[in-house]
Amino acid sequence: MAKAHFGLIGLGVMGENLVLNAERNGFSSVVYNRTYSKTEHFLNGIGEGKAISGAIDLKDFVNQLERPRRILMMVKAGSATDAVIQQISQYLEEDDLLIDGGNSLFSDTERRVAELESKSFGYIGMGVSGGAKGALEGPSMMPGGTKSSYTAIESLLTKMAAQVEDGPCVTYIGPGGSGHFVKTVHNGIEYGIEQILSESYDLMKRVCGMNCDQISEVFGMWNQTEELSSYLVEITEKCLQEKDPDDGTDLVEKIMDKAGQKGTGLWTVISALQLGASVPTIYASLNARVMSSMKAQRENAEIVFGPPHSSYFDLGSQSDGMPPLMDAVVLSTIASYAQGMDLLMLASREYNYDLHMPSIAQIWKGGCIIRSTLLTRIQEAFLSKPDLPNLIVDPWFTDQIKQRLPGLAKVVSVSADAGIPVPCFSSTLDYINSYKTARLPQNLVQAMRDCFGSHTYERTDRIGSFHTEWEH
Ligand code: NBP
Repeated sequence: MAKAHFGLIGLGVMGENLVLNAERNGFSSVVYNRTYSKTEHFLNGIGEGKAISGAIDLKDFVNQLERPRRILMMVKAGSATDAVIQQISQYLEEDDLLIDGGNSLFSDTERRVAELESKSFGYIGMGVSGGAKGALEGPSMMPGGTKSSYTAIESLLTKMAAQVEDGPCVTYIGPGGSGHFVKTVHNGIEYGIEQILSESYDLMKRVCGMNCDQISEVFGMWNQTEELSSYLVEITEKCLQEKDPDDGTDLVEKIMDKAGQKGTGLWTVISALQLGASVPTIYASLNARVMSSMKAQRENAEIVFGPPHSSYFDLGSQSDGMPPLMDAVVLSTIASYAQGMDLLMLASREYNYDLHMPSIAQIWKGGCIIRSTLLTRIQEAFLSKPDLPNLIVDPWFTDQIKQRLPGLAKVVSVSADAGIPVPCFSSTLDYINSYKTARLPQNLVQAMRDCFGSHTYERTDRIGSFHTEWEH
């Protein structure tokens, strides 16, 4: 029997769809899953009639693959990934290539690349974005590892990836754990945008008294604009239209207001703090999820403090797309991307990833959850100035900020008056206002630190390190 071109381990929702994608693109495949009944279910269901066979165990799996083997693991990050690597390693031979497509912590990938490559196996840590539909139809993929390992799977990945006008949504990211680092930051940006859109829904509902259908129409209008046309705005429009089949009321209003965070958002913020990147909009979105999970405490506190006073505030007319609110959404979305890109640039320098920012923007333009028309502007900004210190000083983005800052400020002020939390909007306002302020009040922080701890300070008018006896 002819050997298969491609092997897939882990028949979760992503694995199932990725192997169907590979097969559709001409790569006969073999699949292995820990629980064999799931393999049978797949082969007798959506995998039926395809050039996909099943393996009962890992020995059988590797025997069914042509050499050098190309194997994609789609299992949970952490110990599950280590367990699979450990189990399969005994069967691998020189030049075989393992690809981890899960959401692994980039430092775990660094370790695995070093370990596996020391045994003459190839190892790629690859971020995959697009959910189930993207995995099937064409995801955005972020592979990192040695260049030669990437070259060995380039033709497979370029066929499987989403395609946009300037190419497939996959490229070699860089060495070691760089692919997983880029995917982590992608998810951090995703956290930010999801929270931003949720804040705008909350304001339209509670400050403007709009119902889900009316709010959905605004998202529909925003999705027609260059600044906001994106997958996340598109699905927000759809989510708000969905009705509960039981009683025909808005389904969104029946969903528990608790959001989980599985790791990548947290890792984005931890990495930012470690590398000294300022990511307040992304951090605010993570914290909003943490706060949302404290449901019982929030319910109790609302009894103690009373509900926010309901007031009507004008956030622009619905038929005009609520201009100030759109300003807030556009600038906060820009801030999420700017902060994520800033973090990537710092990581690139610190970890020698040599990331190519225009290419990262390009592979996010299709297939992935944060795909948007703004990414074309981001790509152009980094192409025209490779050493751009921050997206918001690119002329197109600067112009957006100048035009839209009063709208964002109005939205934050209205929200404060109404007692409605808008953590991403207010963090963005502070981020932009801080970034464009030449002199911040940290001179006083430095004075206090020198006063109580003799930490010394620099002066604006003289070179050197200074100490003062402040308490006399
Ligand atoms: P799940 O993580 O839900 O399922 C993983 C599959 O791996 C299961 O079928 C499980 O088998 C199998 N598995 C094997 Br093989 N060995 C395992 C072990 N030692 N421990 C645990 N499970 C083992 O799948 P998923 O949602 O497709 O996600 C796969 C990876 O892709 C994750 O890292 C995820 O974070 C990442 N990811 C997910 C998405 C998404 O939208 N879901 C998007 C992008 C990336 P079993 O049948 O025996 O339990």
